Formats: sequence, structure tokens, C-alpha cells
Amino acid sequence: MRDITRRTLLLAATAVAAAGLTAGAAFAQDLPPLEKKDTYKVGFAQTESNNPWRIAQTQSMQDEAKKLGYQLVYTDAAGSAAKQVADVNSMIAQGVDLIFLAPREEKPLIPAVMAAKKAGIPVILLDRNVDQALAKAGTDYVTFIGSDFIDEGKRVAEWLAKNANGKSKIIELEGTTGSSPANDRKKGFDEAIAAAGGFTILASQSGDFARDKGRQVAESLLQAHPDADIIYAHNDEMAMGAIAALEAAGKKPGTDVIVLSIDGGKEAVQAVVDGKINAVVECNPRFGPKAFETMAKYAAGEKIDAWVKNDDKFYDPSNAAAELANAY
Ligand code: GYE
Repeated sequence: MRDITRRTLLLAATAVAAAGLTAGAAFAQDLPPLEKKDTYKVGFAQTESNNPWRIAQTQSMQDEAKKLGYQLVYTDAAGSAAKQVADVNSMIAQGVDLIFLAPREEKPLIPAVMAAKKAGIPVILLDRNVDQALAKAGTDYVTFIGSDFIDEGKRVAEWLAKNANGKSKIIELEGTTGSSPANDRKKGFDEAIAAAGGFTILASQSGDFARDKGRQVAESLLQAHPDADIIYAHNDEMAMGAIAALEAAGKKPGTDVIVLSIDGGKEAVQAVVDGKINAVVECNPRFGPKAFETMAKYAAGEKIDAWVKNDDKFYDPSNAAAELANAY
């Protein structure tokens, strides 16, 4: 009798555990499907609109939606991760078919990704990623479409290793704290510059990917480190701010101090032509065609890679003038 009871209990426990596992696994693996339709109502949750990169990205998304005849529900989080979460929740409430999300920071947007999944709305991450320990492509969202930010930072460091001509003291202007491009552009650069040897990063501070913040941070770091002879900015906007700070301090950007940046907008490529920026790694903001093409493939049931990678060009004095017309 005692044995039977024990066996019955054991069997019951095993059954409960198995059911729990199955339910958990099914939930974890289930991406919401996307119906094949002639037209869609699609959300695009933008981070902010304070720079040419963002404006070019929004334009590209709007142009492509218009071309396809889809309705685009567009929101601008105005630089606030909390607002961006609210924006996504409002898209869910409006019953969009799919959400394109440019997560401003890696961790705070996780609840938005999970809320969309729970509501049965597929999410495609655009240009920035979320924390990979907390959410995964193919499980929680469809895919991440964007550049290899680690490689972008590495390419800047590799250019320096070849072209610094004895200059070695670096000020690094980081992008938005907690954002994937800031984390990865720092990692790729710092590791490659350490491996190259002979360089010192005097200071590394966030300028929030913004021009005036970049100018202010560059100004105070140049005062603290007047011997700095290299400025590496995680984006063009902060590089333009740094150029203003250098000129205000009576220094010649591009000559007295090497200036390097990432993004490759027209203004920065023109600055390479003018000799004020020494080199720029491109980060292409024209996501529209690739974003909607990926969405169509998903609706057709095709397998989508966890990362749909964008290729980036490189601008220096050898090609900047010729490439100027193509830059956004
Ligand atoms: O470099 C910057 C923008 O997420 C890759 O964000 C993007 C970055 C881009 O604000 O200019």
C-alpha cells in the first residue's frame, strides 16, 4: 500500500513536470505568426529625431510603407525609453499586424518586446538590439536588422593603428548609455586599440549620440586633458560637436587632433573632404526596403536569420569626395 502510494505520487509528479516543461517550451519557442495579406497596418517605434541618421531612417521606412500601400503607425519616443515602451503598448492596443522597434536602450525595452509577443504581434528589431540574455531572436522577436557595431569600432581602431603618425592620446565620446551601438562600438574599439598597443584612452564619456552634448563633453574633457590628440566619437553628431569644441579651444580638427566617427552622413563625409574628420565608418540608416522585405519573408513562412546584417562602407580622404553624393 505504501509502495503504491509512493509510485502513484511519483508518476503524478512526473506527469506534472512533463506538462509544465512542454507548456513552457511551447511558449518560449512560439513567435507570433504573421498572416499573408495584401496590406498591413505596421508600427514603427522610433527612438528620437534629433539627428540626420534618425531622420533618414524614418524617411526610408515611410517611403517604403507608402510604396507598398501599407499603413504606418509612427511614434517618436523623443529620447525616452519609458515613452518608447508606452508607444509600443499603444501600438499593441491599436492592433497593428507587426511592430518595427528601434530599442533605444538594451534593457528597458525588454518589457515592450515581451508585451508584443504576449499580444501575438511579431516584432522586428531595427538598427539597435536588446540585451541578448533577456530576449532572443527567433523566440521573443523575429530578428535584428542592423550593422555589426563591434566591427565598426574595430575598423576605427585599425585605421588608427595604421595612420596615427605618432598621435596616441585618445578621448572617446560614447553614444547613449545602455544602447547596443554605444556598448559595442566601445567594446570593438577598446579591444582593438589595446591589441594594437601604444595608445592610451585618456577619458571615455557619454555624449548621448547628440551634437551639443558631444560638444560640451569634448570641451570639458579637452580642458582636463589638453594633451589629447585623437578624438573617437561613436557617431557623426558628437564628432561635429567635438569639432566645434576643438575650434573653440584654438585647435585644428583633423590636423592637431585626429577626429574619427561612425555613421557617414553627408555633413561628416563633407568634413572628411574638408580635412576636419580623418575617417568615418558608415552605418547605413536606409532600412525601409530590407525591413519590409524581411516582414514579407516572415509572412511567407521563410526561415529568418537571427541577425540580418547591414554592410558598412568606410570613408577617408581617398574616397570621400566621390562618395559624397551617395551619403545620406
Ligand atoms: O549611429 C546614431 C543614432 O542606433 C546605429 O543611433 C544607431 C545610432 C546611430 O542616433 O547616430
